[in-house]
Amino acid sequence: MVRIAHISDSHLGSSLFQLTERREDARQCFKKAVEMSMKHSPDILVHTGDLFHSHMPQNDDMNFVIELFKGLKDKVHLIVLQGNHDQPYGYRYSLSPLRGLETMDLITSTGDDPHRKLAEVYDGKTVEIHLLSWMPSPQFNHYLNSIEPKEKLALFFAHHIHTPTENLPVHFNYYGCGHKHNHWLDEEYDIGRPGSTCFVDWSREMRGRKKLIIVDVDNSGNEYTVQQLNDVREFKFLTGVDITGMKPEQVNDSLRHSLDSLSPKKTKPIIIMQVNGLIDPETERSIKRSEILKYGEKKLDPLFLHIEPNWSSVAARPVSLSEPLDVETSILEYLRQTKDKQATQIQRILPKYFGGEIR
Ligand SMILES: [Mn+2]
Repeated sequence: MVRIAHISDSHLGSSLFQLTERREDARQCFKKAVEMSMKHSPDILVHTGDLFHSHMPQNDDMNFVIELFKGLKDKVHLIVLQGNHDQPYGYRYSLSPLRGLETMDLITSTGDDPHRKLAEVYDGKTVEIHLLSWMPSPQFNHYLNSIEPKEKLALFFAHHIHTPTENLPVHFNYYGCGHKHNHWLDEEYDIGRPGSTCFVDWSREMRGRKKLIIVDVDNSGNEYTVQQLNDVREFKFLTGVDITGMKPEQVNDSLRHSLDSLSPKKTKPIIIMQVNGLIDPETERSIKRSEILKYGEKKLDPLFLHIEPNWSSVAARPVSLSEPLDVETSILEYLRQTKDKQATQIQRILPKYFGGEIR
């Protein structure tokens, strides 16, 4: 039996909303994922790419990784793939920051190439392992369809597998991938994606989960254990806030009221309130965004409060006048449809100009 701990997409150096604190959060999330993995005593710890958010990581992030990986030496076989974020545009593998980590013998990766094949003995059995860094999809499909492992136990790790599960060749005991940041595991087809170790892009990740995947691979089949992997920062997503058809004051009250549903925390959470609905331009103009932010910040003391304006503003409708045109009727129709503030006043004096009496 070979035990694999599978994590992915740590994006060290990313900082949500450009918050400096999130750089440290990303490092701590990654460390937490590694520590949780090691508690399962895996033979292989595989990170399926995007370890760094940029192919030119900051020293702080690089040193953090080196320190952490030094502590894993001789304890686990550490595999890290090059993701699209770990290399400069143009699939230039030799320019990835992972190359230095390989030179230091801290990780196994794909070197200057997109693909690498390994054969390692675990528990007395040879395990054939194929590593595929980020590459163009035709090249990926070529590898996927041409590799035929010789060993009974074979593993396939790629940064991204875009092939539909039902089209995967049945040669491999486990297909591990990353790239997308939400957890997904198909035990029928033996393909797994842990999700990112921290929140990188909240709008894509808010409805998903991040999990550590532990797979015990043997000839008799795989056994899976998954473990929830929460971000070290608390996130509060306020969804379902709908302001359709509300008047200006109702909107402001409703947004404040939504914030009231949260309780203050010591942990300085990130609060994201997504506001949906259909409103008229006048209402939109009178939303007191900065006052609502101040209210929420005072009440909840978050690290960051974000109001996502996900509403639509209905543009003014064209005015339609009934035919045949008649000056008096047309003026009245125009006033009514544009909700003119002086409508009543004008309506009162209008008959005077058309031979009638003032009402
Ligand atoms: Mn990624």
